[in-house]
Amino acid sequence: MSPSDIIIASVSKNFAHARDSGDLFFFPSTVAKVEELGVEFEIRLCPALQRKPQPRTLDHETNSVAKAGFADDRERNRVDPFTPPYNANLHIGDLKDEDGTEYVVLLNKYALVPDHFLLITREFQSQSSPLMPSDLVQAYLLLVAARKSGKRYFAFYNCGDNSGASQPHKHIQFIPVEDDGPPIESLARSANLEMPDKPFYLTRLIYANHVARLPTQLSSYTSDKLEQTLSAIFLSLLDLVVSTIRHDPEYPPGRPSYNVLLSLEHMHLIPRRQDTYTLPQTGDPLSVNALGFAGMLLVKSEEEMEALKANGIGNVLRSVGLESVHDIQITETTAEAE
Ligand code: B4P
Repeated sequence: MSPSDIIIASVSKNFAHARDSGDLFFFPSTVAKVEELGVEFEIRLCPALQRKPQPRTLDHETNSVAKAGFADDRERNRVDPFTPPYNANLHIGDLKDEDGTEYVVLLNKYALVPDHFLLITREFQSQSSPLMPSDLVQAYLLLVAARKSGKRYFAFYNCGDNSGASQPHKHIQFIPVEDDGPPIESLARSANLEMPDKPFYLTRLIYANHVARLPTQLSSYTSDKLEQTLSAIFLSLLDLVVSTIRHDPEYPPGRPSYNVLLSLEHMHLIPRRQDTYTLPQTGDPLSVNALGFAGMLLVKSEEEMEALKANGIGNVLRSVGLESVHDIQITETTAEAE
């Protein structure tokens, strides 16, 4: 068994143990389905989350306590839950990439779905930094290991201050799904591609999105070829994200924010303008992370649920995302090629 296989095989047992021992909080929730834009969106209602402790604000670049100005190691370790020592019941394994990068795998301490876990860089890296080749390979290998064991997961990464992330230490999250991928995957799967090795976008969606179909034999590639392929795909999508952002004169200053979704079939990058959407009916900020763009939204009250439905999920995602400039990008690419 590979290290990823061993981790995947232990997730469920460790999850139950961590929950029983009180080290992991499991918040009950219910799911409503709403059909919009050709996607069967899931809205998860979890009133108990209102009682979840709020993380202290951290600077995503330096991992220091924002504003407070005391960033010594003790304080940093106390605030960053992803530095050692790890809670033994949450820490389910370690991984090391061929390039030497080390990772720890922790169960999500505040889970809404069972078996939600995180792949974390052992050394602090910023959550505003792009995924590195080793990050992509280790994430993909965990998905492959899950599939081999008969489970279906997808991975997501909230990159940057406006992406829905609350922890500044680099972490990719893994969440199990009942169907064959998150709701957005059915739209990606149904796209008929003339050039399957080129990025495309989901035309039904009313916000900028950049998607690539992964080669069907990817899981049997040599490790070098796997790394090169995943990195090239990620970089081609990231170029498009940056290009989309450059076409928006009102994009907030600073590093780009975006969400990444990774399944065994597709990689999606969605540029982000803002972290939250203020629901006009309640005045409350609705936080949207990568899961929202996977088709899985989260609300903490019935009022938020009704307000989200009334505003339209597509409109909410469009507000926290960007306008698609795909047509301009195609024209620019064609002009460059001539
Ligand atoms: P981030 O990338 O920083 O942000 P996030 O997933 O949006 O979670 P956030 O912390 O903002 O939680 P929220 O109330 O919105 O991820 C940090 C991750 O680390 C989170 O998974 C967090 O729980 C976890 N974490 C924090 N401290 C930890 C510790 N000491 N040890 C281990 N893990 C730790 O949402 C609450 C939860 O619901 C999050 O896990 C979120 O990912 C999940 N969620 C959101 N939408 C969902 C949906 N539609 N369906 C199912 N789950 C959903």
